[in-house]
Amino acid sequence: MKKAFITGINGQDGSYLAEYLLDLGYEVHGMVRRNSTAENQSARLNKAFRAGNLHTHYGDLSDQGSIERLLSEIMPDEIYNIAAQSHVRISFDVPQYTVQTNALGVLNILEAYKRTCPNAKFYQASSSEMFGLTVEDDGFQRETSIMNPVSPYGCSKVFGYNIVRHYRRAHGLHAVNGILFNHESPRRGSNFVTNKVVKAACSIKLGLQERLELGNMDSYRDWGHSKDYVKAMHAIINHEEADDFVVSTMETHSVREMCDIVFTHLGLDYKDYVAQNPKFLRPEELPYLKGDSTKIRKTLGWKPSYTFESMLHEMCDHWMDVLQGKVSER
Ligand code: NAP
Ligand code: G4F
Repeated sequence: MKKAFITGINGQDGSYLAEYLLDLGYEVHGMVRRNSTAENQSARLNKAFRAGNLHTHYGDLSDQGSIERLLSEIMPDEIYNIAAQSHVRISFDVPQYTVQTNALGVLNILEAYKRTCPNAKFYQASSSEMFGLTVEDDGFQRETSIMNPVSPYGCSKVFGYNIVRHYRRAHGLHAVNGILFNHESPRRGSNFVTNKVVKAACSIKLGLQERLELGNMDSYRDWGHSKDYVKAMHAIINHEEADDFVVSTMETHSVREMCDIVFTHLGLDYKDYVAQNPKFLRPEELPYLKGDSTKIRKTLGWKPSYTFESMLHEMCDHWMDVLQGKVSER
């Protein structure tokens, strides 16, 4: 039985990854942070706990000793470093904390990994935000595109990406990056734009809310589903050659188009309800993302199963159920 160690297991991706690995027969160990509301520490893990063979441990990416202790006790076969301060706009408010977690935190876990279990495989959650303003002539970003980040978050992720590649070359470690474009789900934090729009549109439909305020509605993102993307993480880490892969749908949509699909699905016109509030604009915006995932599709046979519409419809159905008290939020 293989053992996996997941940081950020209580996040959107960490929780779906845990369920996927448990289904594959793994023993799964996850690092959680202490929260003053104890229920929040494992809020997204109820389904994974029901699947059994899930073990959670306290730790923090900023505390190298805690990671080293856990890795030496567990001796995992696969390490997934999914934890991060993952909100781009908030990274402008807390840039130093973001860098401590997303950049130095990667160095902390790499050092612990090199010292305690160098024969394990290591996956780093890298991001399309690293590409920033770069768009190739054909309208895509891909593995070879220059990184030109436009946020403290993007800068921190470039460090994480590069230090993983350096440890791979310098120390012969099986350490890899997945460069994932935006991915969403019913478990997405509700201050990211898709879930913010879906939750508000459902509230408006049910008469619980009147208006929705957004920031830049003319930025474009390549949005996939987290459940599809955690399968890519497992395929990337298990490729025989340690390498880095872009994961994307190869489609792009504006925030405005996304609003249109969500409100129309609920029988509403978004133009009647959505307004811009400058408070949600960013000091520097990343205007356009579209990922070329040809490499992972050809090399590892991965492809997404959700369409943009089917993902948004699933999120709408989920929030309608939550707001009518039929299911819990997670
Ligand atoms: P998420 O829902 O925000 O989950 C992040 C997790 O990291 C949470 O469980 C959080 O703990 C944990 N965490 C934060 N700071 C930590 C620290 N200092 N020590 C230990 N754990 C910490 O994010 P996600 O959407 O699942 O994204 C997963 C990873 O992929 C992140 O690294 C993100 O930057 C990256 N990524 C995401 C996307 C996307 O579109 N979702 C795209 C590209 C890359 P709590 O549960 O206690 O808050
Ligand atoms: O949903 P978002 O906050 O996601 P963003 O900034 O693209 O970051 C996500 O994807 C990255 C991968 O590219 C990840 F690495 C990162 O961890 C995170 O998961 O914003 C998407 C777009 C932006 O252009 C933003 O300006 O939506 C625009 N937007 C417009 N109004 C808004 C809002 N974003 C948020 N969060 N809230 C708004 O009211």
